[in-house]
Amino acid sequence: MGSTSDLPVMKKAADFLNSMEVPFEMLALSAHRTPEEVADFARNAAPRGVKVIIAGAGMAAALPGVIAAITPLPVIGVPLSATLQGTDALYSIVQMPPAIPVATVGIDGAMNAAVLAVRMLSLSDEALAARYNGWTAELNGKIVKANEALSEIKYDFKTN
Ligand code: RP5
Repeated sequence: MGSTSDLPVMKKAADFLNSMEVPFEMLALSAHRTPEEVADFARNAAPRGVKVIIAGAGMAAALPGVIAAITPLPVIGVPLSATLQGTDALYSIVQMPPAIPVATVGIDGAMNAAVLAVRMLSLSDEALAARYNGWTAELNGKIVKANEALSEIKYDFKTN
């Protein structure tokens, strides 16, 4: 993340990765304030065995794009609503030039970034895929229960 002020949102990604038992690092790296550290991190990530990078930043959010410019790894960008309701960060992150993609989730979508990362990692990790499938089955179960509860609500003109 670009700053520890991003932590309240980015924590949602950490919580999900932790619940899926995925080892992860949390770092504050700023493309504008600590560009050398960002470059070192991006250069060394793949050789160190990192598989996917989630980069969250607000304002003129250069962090995900700069990392993607250096590493061959997939980078998932999380635009954060620090200013302008996050539209500044969204446009900064999503509008990458050809050949340097950042998979951008919605504004403050840290949870979805982690889910996407888990889907990627599940391609080569059967145990993780099983945990992930268990989680999605629970989600489906919630909707089934919701529909059972909604079916109990009666209206004269409600047909189900
Ligand atoms: C961005 O600037 C960070 O990602 C953060 O969202 C925003 C504000 O940072 P702080 O001034 O709170 O450190 O680079």
